[in-house]
Amino acid sequence: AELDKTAAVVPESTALVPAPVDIANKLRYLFGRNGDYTVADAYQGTSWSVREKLIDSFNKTHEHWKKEDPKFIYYLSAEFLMGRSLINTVYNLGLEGEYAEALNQLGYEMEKVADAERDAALGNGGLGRLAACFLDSIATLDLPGWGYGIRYKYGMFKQALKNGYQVELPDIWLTKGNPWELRRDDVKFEVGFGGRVERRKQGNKEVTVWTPSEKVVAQAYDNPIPGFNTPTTSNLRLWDAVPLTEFDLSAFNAGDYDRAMLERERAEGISAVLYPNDSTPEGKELRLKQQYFFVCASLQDVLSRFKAVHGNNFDLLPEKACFQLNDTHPTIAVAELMRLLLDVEGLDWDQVWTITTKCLNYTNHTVMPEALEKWPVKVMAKMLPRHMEIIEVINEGWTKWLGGHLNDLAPEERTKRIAAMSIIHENPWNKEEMLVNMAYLAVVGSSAVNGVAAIHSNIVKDEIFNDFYQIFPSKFQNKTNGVTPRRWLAWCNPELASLITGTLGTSEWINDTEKLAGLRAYASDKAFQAKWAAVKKAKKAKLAELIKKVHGDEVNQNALFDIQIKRIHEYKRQYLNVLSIIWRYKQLKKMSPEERKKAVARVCVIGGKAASAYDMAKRIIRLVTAVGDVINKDPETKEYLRLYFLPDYNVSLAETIIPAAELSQHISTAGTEASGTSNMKFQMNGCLIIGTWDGANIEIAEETGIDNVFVFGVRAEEITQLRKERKNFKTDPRWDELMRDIEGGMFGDKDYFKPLVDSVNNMKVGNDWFLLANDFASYLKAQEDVDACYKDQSEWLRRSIMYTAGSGKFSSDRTIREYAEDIWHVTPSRPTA
Ligand code: CJB
Repeated sequence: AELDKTAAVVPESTALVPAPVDIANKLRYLFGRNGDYTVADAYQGTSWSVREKLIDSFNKTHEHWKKEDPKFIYYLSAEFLMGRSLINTVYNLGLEGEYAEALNQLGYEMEKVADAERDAALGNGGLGRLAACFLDSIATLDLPGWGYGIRYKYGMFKQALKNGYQVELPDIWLTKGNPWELRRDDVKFEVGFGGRVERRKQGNKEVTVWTPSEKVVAQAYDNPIPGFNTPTTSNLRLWDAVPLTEFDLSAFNAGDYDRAMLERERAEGISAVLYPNDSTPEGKELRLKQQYFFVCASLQDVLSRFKAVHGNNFDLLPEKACFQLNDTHPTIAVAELMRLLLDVEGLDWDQVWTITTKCLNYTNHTVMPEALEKWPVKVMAKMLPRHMEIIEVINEGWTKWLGGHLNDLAPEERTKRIAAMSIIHENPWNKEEMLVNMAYLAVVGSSAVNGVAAIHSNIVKDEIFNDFYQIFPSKFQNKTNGVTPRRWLAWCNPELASLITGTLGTSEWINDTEKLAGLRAYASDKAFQAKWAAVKKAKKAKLAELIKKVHGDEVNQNALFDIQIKRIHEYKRQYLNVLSIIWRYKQLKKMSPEERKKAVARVCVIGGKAASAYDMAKRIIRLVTAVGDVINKDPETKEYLRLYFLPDYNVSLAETIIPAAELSQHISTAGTEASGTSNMKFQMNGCLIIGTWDGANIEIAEETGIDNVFVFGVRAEEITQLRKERKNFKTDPRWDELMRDIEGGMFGDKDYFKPLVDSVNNMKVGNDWFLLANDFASYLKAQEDVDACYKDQSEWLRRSIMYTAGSGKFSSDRTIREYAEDIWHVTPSRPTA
């Protein structure tokens, strides 16, 4: 019998149910709670209620896109560092009034309720957070686009301090359920590993058949991504690995419980943990498995949707889909797209190669040579035998083509150049081993290759991929990073946002940050400065509260709040920061109480995680806590100087710290930080920068006015030469004194700090690769300039306003528009509201 479909039509979501009732409903029917709610309950009820509005918007958007069939951009990334969702969703959907009011009626404050949410920390640092900002902009700009990644069961580890040392605890983030995701039980794909490859005759055609020895299922979870001020809600599809057969019953019946569980464990292991390495790959086989797992599922998913509409007309694929490879992590996509079109769809090599290279694009995020992933041929051949074959054929064609192209070179030079550009090459440290260079595969297999800030893109062209650049100059582009002004200004600093909106007479700057330039006219206006200062003061009070909560100390809220938060890495030079803090401390100690009163007081905060196996970074953390232990207790100086390490730095902590910061430090050795993105967040929040001429600092200084930024240190062009001259470098006497202090045990833990001292002391074992000693004197000078400027509060505030006013360029909306126009060729498609 025909079903009466109208009987099943759902009225427009919960729009008709008042929010407080809906929240109570959710608590009653999803959680069995009836009144007497905790804050955690309020969070659950609110988020499950908001989720329905989000899904309505998601469904509308996707119905619209299905009808329009526009070209899609798929952002393939092993990391998405989303942080919390409640505030972002409520504000992006324009529901803040309704839900703030609803929570008030129930006796809660939105801010406190939002605090009960755990961060989704499926990323390490800048690269993962950039992917999250990009999704926000893609949705806000109505671009048909999705993110694709892995639904790690355990995200970035939780960092705790034990006696001042970092300890890592698992991030068990899914235990209370996740209102921001939707499991798609109808979207699953098989992913295989290992096994053998055979040729078989099929009619008069020879076909290649890969029979994997291991198979798992990729299960889709959708995470709707609301745009702001638009009906568009896009999607982040994350894959969970599950066993092919839920449970091996025969083994279980035979009493072999262990074997029955084995398949489950093996499968679930693939999406179990995020590798906690930032900018340095671990080279573990499981990592390659993770990469192939999500790439394989994502490509199958896209192809299956394409086929449902366009059948086998694969030449049309590049007009309907393009993929951005977020660093080398998803580069196996080159071989996988080839395989799917060759072996599964039966197309010819040349046609497939054309389609593949048209669809793929690659972003490089770091110049650290050790970070360019290389997989041993042996590992790849065992885990992905068919892909290894395909890469070999790609490389044969590539090197042969190169041979012809480099015809003009002398034979010897030509052979050398081809070897240097080969996708498969010897391991320079172990001649026995051959490696697949994933970055070279990405460059050869993509239409466009880009760096993430102007200086970085030049290094990409002139150094790391120079051979390739000479051959394909037009392939190389720059796309300076950006951050979403929603999360990083409007939502995390509503006080500043409302001052800006009031002053500019419009809130349009939230989607058009160039309008922030209008603040320049007020930079020297004393009345406006006073309002600006009042906001900063309120935000500083919040951070002071947090410090009190974590460390139990009251801090001087009139002190300059000086912040360095980012992953701990030698190239980011937190160590240099600590040295200058020790120097400041020693100067304060020498002063008379009267002199001290004239000094600029500082509260210094350092935060960031060290990769669990990164020994030197962990020693740096301990140095911070050890120096803090001495300084923060010293009765003579503690009014004037504090140093706190804030543990477990993550997205939500950044949202509290950044609005409160007055000075932020971006002090990487010139030429080492590809871009940096927190520098942009600080800039938006009117925080002054002390920094090197590196990454996006340069463009930030250009936009803010270079005289408003405390720039110091050597330039990228000088680095190579300076490294050669390290042996003859004459260190500053103040530097020598500090080295003796640390070595002599001024902060205890002498032996533990010895490798740190050695690593930067030319006279000893190390060679100071990141040139801390070279930049030390100019850094101290820049710090003196900071103090002098802070004493003139009106000048300081003028600069602060100029930072926000100059931040227009660093909205990820600008970045995404550039990707869309220059690389993706996707255009907006907005559903009707
Ligand atoms: N980056 O966070 C990472 N992880 C990597 O493995 C490589 C690079 C960072 O990417 C950011 C986004 O492009 C950059 O701003 C940052 O400089 C870079 O270190």
